[in-house]
Amino acid sequence: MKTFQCPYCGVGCGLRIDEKGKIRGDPDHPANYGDLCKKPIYLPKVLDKGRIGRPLYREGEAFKEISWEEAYGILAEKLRFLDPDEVYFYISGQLLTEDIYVINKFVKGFLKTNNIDANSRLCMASAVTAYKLAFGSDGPPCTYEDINDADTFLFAGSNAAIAHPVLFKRVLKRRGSLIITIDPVETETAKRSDVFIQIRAGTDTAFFNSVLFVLYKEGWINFEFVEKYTEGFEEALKEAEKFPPEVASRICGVGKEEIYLVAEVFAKSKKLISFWCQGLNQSVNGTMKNLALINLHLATGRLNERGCPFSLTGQPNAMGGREVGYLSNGLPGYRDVRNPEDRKFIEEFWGVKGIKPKPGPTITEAVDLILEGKIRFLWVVCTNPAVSLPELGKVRKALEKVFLVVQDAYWNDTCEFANLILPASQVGEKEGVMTGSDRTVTFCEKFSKPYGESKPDWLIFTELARKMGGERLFPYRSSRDVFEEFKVSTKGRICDMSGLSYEGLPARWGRRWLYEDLRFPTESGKARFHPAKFEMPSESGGFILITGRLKNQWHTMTRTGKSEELLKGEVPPFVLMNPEDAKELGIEEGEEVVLSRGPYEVVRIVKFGNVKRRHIFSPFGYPREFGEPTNLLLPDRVDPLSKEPDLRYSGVRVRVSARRPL
Ligand SMILES: Nc1nc2c(c(=O)[nH]1)N[C@H]1C(S)=C(S)[C@@H](COP(=O)(O)OP(=O)(O)OC[C@H]3O[C@@H](n4cnc5c(=O)[nH]c(N)nc54)[C@H](O)[C@@H]3O)O[C@H]1N2
Ligand SMILES: Nc1nc2c(c(=O)[nH]1)N[C@H]1C(S)=C(S)[C@@H](COP(=O)(O)OP(=O)(O)OC[C@H]3O[C@@H](n4cnc5c(=O)[nH]c(N)nc54)[C@H](O)[C@@H]3O)O[C@H]1N2
Ligand code: SF4
Ligand SMILES: [Mo]
Repeated sequence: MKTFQCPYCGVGCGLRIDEKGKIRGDPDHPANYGDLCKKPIYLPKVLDKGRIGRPLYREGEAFKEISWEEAYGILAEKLRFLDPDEVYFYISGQLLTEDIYVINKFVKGFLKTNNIDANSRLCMASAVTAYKLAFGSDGPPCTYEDINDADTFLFAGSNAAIAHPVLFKRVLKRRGSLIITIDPVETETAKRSDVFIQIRAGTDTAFFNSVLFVLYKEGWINFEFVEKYTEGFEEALKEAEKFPPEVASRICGVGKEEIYLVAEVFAKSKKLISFWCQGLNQSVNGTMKNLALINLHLATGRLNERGCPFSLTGQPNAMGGREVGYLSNGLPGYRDVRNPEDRKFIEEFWGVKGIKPKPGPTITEAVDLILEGKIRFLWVVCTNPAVSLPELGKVRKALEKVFLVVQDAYWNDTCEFANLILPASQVGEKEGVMTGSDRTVTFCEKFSKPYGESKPDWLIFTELARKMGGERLFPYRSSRDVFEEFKVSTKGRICDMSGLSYEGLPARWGRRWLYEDLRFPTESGKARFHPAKFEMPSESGGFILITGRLKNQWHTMTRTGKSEELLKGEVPPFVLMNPEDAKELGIEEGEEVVLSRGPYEVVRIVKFGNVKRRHIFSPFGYPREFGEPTNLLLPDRVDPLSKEPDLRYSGVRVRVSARRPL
């Protein structure tokens, strides 16, 4: 029997696989205590389906198999020939911490460019930005244990019942507790909640500001806490005063009583945890939505034993990526390239000079730079941008133009654009650690041999670096060597992992409550309120398209899509519509419709559901095999602070498909 962390969602469940290949929840793991959901059960069945077995290269149309030596030769030549700012790396929160550490060191410490970003830019960037602004540091302040004695749970822009199922089940076990969900769609989470607040997409900042206003008017602010442990309350309140309930209820399309209710539970419940995910993060107003919600926790002193603002991480190791600092501004140990001390520390630690002080472009900016001819080489690792990035029409042009390296376990849609493809080993075929949503680090044992000639991601970069003269910087012979080096870089930091070892995992870094003594790593030592400014993009087209996830599929379906059991009911691609809206257009359930934005069209089958009027919901992960992907219809507008794209507010037209039988 071997143990590992589930390679799907950020709950980070511990799993066991027995000699017969049967997967069960690990009863000893603190994230799930033996529980699990359906997705990982079929992992053994799909390990070998649709894999990439050898490096592939093409100069014209057809790929030919090449050796690793040849592949490294091509890469070394490209990287030597190009200026460091002409190359770009796009990586993922689904890699192991060891993989991410080596790639980040290769890019920032060896090539000396900050031209690297991760798919977390599309996922957690707003939450990270808001946590840092409010508390001075990233990282969720509490842990899953806090669920056990909380009496009120708020799910804002989170469909945890399908996206973080084991966590949601744990919440449901708290009988007698109150669950409130805020979402434009009556999701599975909403259906299982006590209160469902059907908000208009994009308007959460107005809603939370209004709650702050009510807290103040009703005398429900915890001034003792505010004065002792926070700063900036007055400014935040001033902004909130622009949103009395009668104003906010109109903006958000909710009842005034719903705003009062949320204020009342913030004031009166015993312990309140608010969970949020992409309904708040992926918005042009994403950081503000996060801050507006955190403001409520600060105003009522809802931290530690009284509650927590808990951002749910999506990917299994997005937290590990944050520890390593894999976005264009990060360095290991929650450090930042903009901070001279942080740079100096890491330069000494790595034994290098000249880490660049300026953050590199983000992934959506990099797409533009490719089209301008400034970036000429793109290396994509463990993510599928041809499906998951917004403004896909533009992305396709960029992928065609650039010299594209794809390093993936499975053949995916991005491979179609590649010049060079590198076969990667996946979880189960390599070993290393991942960190789940509540900071618990789990060791993943190897239980299967690598497919074909595939190699662990950290090893691919290590071998290439050595070919390029990096023997001293990349001496690793095993993932353990990498982990032992990485962990030292975190010593004395808030994410101190220096005491952890492979043998002692799972274990959580940080104290149970990150800010146990209510001293915060800000300049003043106090947590900070922020005036949460509310902005809405203007969109035309008649319908607001919001996007999200499928219950039994993982993103772009490269793995879960190979299992019949997990595909059942999830395809063909659908769009969820309010029956009243459909009636007005003469559309019936089960009919095919065309969704369009500008020149782009996407075909979907209509399902009826309780979606806010004039909104439609469609999952984003369908690969091209099922028709045009949803993200052709999404603009690449971003939040100005986090640079996270707004993937939940796109104006589209809906019309009945021409294929409709007369
Ligand atoms: N089954 C499954 N689970 C997954 C994944 C998967 O692919 N499949 N992916 C993982 C990853 S990486 C992530 S990031 C998480 C995502 O987890 P979630 O964010 O919980 O899931 P989503 O379905 O993307 O979106 C959640 C809800 O946001 C709502 N929403 C949209 N706009 C707004 C808004 O303006 N305000 C509010 N309040 N709500 C809004 C949508 O209607 C949707 O119901 O899931 C993780 N778990
Ligand atoms: N419209 C819209 N777009 C979205 C979102 C949305 O809600 N709406 N959500 C965004 C979010 S939150 C996320 S996280 C992204 C997810 O988007 P992606 O990251 O593009 O989706 P995945 O399908 O998870 O891609 C992971 C890839 O890694 C490969 N892989 C698996 N294991 C390994 C490994 O060990 N090594 C290597 N090298 N490869 C491996 C898989 O085969 C797959 O091709 O999508 C974003 N895009
Ligand atoms: S809840 Fe998430 S981590 Fe747990 S088994 Fe399901 S997908 Fe895996
Ligand atoms: Mo995500």
